[in-house]
Amino acid sequence: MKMARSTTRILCRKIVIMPFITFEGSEGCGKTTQVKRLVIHLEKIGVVPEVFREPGGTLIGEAIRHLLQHSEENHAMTPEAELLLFEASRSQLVREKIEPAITRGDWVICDRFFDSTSVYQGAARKLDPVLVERLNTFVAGDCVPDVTFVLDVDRATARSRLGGRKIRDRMEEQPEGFYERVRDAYRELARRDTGRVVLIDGARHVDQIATEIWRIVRQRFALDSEIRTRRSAR
Ligand code: T5A
Repeated sequence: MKMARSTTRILCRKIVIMPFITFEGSEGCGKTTQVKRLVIHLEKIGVVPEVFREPGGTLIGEAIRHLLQHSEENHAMTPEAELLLFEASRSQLVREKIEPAITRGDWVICDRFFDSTSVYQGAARKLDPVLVERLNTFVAGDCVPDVTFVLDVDRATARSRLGGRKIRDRMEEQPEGFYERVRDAYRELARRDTGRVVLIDGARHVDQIATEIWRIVRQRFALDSEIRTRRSAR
């Protein structure tokens, strides 16, 4: 199990943890929606986080994203090539964006991170899980999320949410068993790493989920006292 990384800096003579938060789950679970909701909550208290997505987030990463998801050539891609491309995109993102943001003392939110590789390439594609973990560690180094929200939804719910999309990516075209392996692996991850990974019932209303996530973020990063201090200073 990886140790959580937390950078700290001194703000107003108080030690404040600058969190690294990731969102995970199967396609259509509502991650991106919840990332946006969390950003809104944070901005209301004066925190402007750096937000990234995987694969992507850099020029090289976005080119890799296109290759992985929508290029004509990708139907012939081997699982091994796929694994290395996801790791290549992450390597670029970590060094070009995430590490500098953490060093500056910014909050960082990432829509997918190394858990996606453990789950999709390790558990669902059945590549050697030990090798996948070693590559994750090689690429992410000390950039381990402080908290990871896994949004859990069943396949029918996810499908109905993605139903309107005209362009489906390669993963969304996988057979039924693939979706179940992904979902099971995320649930297993949440059972194994209770300190970092929080399983969220993603089938509820957007507002309910956003409220729960905001409550957990406030608690984990002691934001309530920060909010009270700011209110009383107004
Ligand atoms: N991948 C990625 C790997 O295999 N290995 C890796 O290492 C990495 C990093 C990325 C793909 O790459 C794979 C996993 C993925 O297959 P992507 O295009 O980035 O693909 O897509 P996803 O990350 O899967 O994200 P999606 O956009 O498909 O889904 P989200 O972000 O889970 O869902 P969201 O928020 O966009 O919502 C989808 C729809 O549902 C609605 C939204 O309004 C939207 O219309 N919605 C809700 N509706 C009702 N109730 C709710 N609670 C709702 N929440 C959202």
